Amino acid sequence: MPESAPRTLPAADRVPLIDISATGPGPAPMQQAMGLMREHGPVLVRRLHGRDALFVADLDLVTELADESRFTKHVGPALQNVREFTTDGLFTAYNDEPNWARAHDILMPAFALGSMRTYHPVMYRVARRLVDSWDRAAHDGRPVDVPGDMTRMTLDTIGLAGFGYDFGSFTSVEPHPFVASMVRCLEWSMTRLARTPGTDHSAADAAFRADADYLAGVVDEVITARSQGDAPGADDLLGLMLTARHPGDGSALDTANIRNQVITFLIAGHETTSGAMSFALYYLAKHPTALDLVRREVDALWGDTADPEPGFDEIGRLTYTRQVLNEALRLWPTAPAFSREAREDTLLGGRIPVRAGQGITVLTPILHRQPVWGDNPEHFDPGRFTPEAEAARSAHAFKPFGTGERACIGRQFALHEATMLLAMLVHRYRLRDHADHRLTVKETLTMKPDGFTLTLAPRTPAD
Ligand code: MNH
Repeated sequence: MPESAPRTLPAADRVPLIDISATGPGPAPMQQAMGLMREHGPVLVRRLHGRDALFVADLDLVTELADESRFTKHVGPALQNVREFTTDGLFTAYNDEPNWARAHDILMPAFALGSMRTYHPVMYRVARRLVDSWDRAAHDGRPVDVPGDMTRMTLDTIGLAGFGYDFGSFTSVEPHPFVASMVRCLEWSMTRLARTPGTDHSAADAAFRADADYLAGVVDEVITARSQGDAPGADDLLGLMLTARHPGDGSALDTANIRNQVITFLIAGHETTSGAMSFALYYLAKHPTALDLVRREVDALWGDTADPEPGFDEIGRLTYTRQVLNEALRLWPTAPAFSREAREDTLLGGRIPVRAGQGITVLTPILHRQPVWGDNPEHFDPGRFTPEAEAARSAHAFKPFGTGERACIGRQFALHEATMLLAMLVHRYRLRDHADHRLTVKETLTMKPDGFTLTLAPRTPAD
């Protein structure tokens, strides 16, 4: 439930308190928090306009927070803002809201690894759209907008695989109006966190309301059309939500909740995955050795075939490509934070007093740079994700998909889509870092490389 407790936290021994009210959180609040942790260590309290937030990235403390008997998901201020337009969708539902467990139980099978077989053909079809567009760019010698095109692809994929809706993102330069509204809603959710008390934001709030109503209206039309059509139970998430019954009590999802899930999947399902692919391509463009290993892996599968159509099972064999994605998600987990709350008043790490219900934010990019990652954590090395290396390391050291029962439901979906695309791109093109890109990361609740472009050349048999 929303916090009703006092806004300042009791002082904890040896936990630095940093007041950022003078500057505010700025356009990149997560990177600001990363900077604070680099300076003050992996546990601190950040104070903004008299509101305190406990940030944690220390491995032992995160391990403790993953204990579901003591801690659970916290819907903090950022998610409460998103909740203004996704309500009780899976991502923003409160733990004890009946619709969370109902939707979770009904939808889990649709996100299991085996279900990716169903989405595979659509994922391939959309990946081809991207390749066709990149072929034209390669032919004309034009650079491609990597994060922009990755977002086009992930949006079309979740639209089609989820709801049979085609955003057609590769056929227009401007984003689909639905996407423009969705992006503005997310921006509102982020900037609302930085507001100075006592200032008037009614115009921004009214614009947000209009966008949120528009999103709901579009989705309601899609749902109505489907439920009145011939095949409401078609092979996608919407079909499942309209027809499936809860395995235990036989209940169904109500229409408002289905709408909230559709909006949730569109949000959760596209920015994060597109960012992950963009960072992976950035690192591949900068690391010839890793790129070469991906090439060997894809060439072993597809050799000189000009237009291979990856089979479902082949994606599971792209183990090094998958390691590249993991390593990109280690350095830049594209959903950079998640929050936990204590079930009862407790002492975190035996020393930090935490009240029941109080939010604790795990800052994943710093967790992913803790000493458990060795003495050069900034270095990109997919070798960190061999099965042996993973077995030797705590599972809590790597949390790009959150933790516990509220962890990401779309993980297999994202990894299948991203692994297939990366493999297809590396098989097909030489990636040229023509602008000698210097990484800057843009935040819109998620993280993406800003302004990252590549030029492409077809691969010849010799390379
Ligand atoms: Mn996803 C929850 C990261 C792709 C749908 N996702 C989460 C959480 C993280 C996360 C972190 C936990 C948030 C929290 O604890 O508050 N998700 C990612 C990343 C990618 C991703 C880094 C891609 C890479 N997510 C996807 C895709 C979908 C999706 C793709 C859907 C198709 N994620 C969700 C949903 C939840 C979630 C739904 C909420 C699950 C729940 O609480 O039951």
